[in-house]
Amino acid sequence: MMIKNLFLPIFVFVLISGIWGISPASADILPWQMNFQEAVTPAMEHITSFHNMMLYIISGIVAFVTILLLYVIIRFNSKTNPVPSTTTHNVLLEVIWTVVPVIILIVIAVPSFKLLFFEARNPEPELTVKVVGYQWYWGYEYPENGDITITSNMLKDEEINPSKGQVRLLSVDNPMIIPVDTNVLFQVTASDVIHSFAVPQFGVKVDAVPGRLNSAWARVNKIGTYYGQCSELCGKGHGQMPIEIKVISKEDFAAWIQSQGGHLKSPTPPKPDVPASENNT
Ligand SMILES: [Cu+2]
Repeated sequence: MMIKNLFLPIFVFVLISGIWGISPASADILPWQMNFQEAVTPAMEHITSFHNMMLYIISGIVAFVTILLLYVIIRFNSKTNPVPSTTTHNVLLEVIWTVVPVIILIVIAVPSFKLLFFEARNPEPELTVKVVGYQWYWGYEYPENGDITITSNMLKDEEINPSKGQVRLLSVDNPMIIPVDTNVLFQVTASDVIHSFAVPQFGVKVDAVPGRLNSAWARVNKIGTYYGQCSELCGKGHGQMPIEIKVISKEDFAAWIQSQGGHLKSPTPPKPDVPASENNT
């Protein structure tokens, strides 16, 4: 009985919070959470604002079509309008209902393409992490930092320690470690079947394909722990190969790299002064 009484208020709350974009400020995954998780990269911030703009447009279209339908149902049913009009053409109306949708599509297309190019641009990387999908775990390699290699396996239920902030089905034994406010280039591939490297708060989702090197980038602006999951059905352990990324300060990252026996990336050597003509050979 209680649940039945609560259903309507909860339903209305969910509807309203969805429309007005009420979302928790914390990056934690919460019960009844609405909307995307908090964006921590420029790409995800753009995705979130594009999504919000789309929500306004589609809400407007749905409301407009619903009002039109209701008007037709009430005003032109066989009782209120027994003798139907025989009109078949209206040039002005036809021009309007062709041109207006075209304008709406252009309004959507322009920011959509901008966003696509923004996500694909891979700005000057300061750190490169090679991400390799295996059945069923992830491998992270730091080729420019002394070939540090991490194997990242999901923690079993009995290994989870909530006091350490570990989360069932998402925490791993060895998370990927990256520094905050740094352009990170992910080079993504797989060793057996197709996997997909996806981290919602970074706005990153890229297929890990054997024999192919795909790429994605992130510049995380907030220290914290972020989670993702393999997003391409890859076999029996597909649901047990989560992605955990710890974003730490640059100083902590330098210390971590050293503790792993690696070194920080040497600054890019200056380009040799070769005249353009000799480059063409
Ligand atoms: Cu997978």
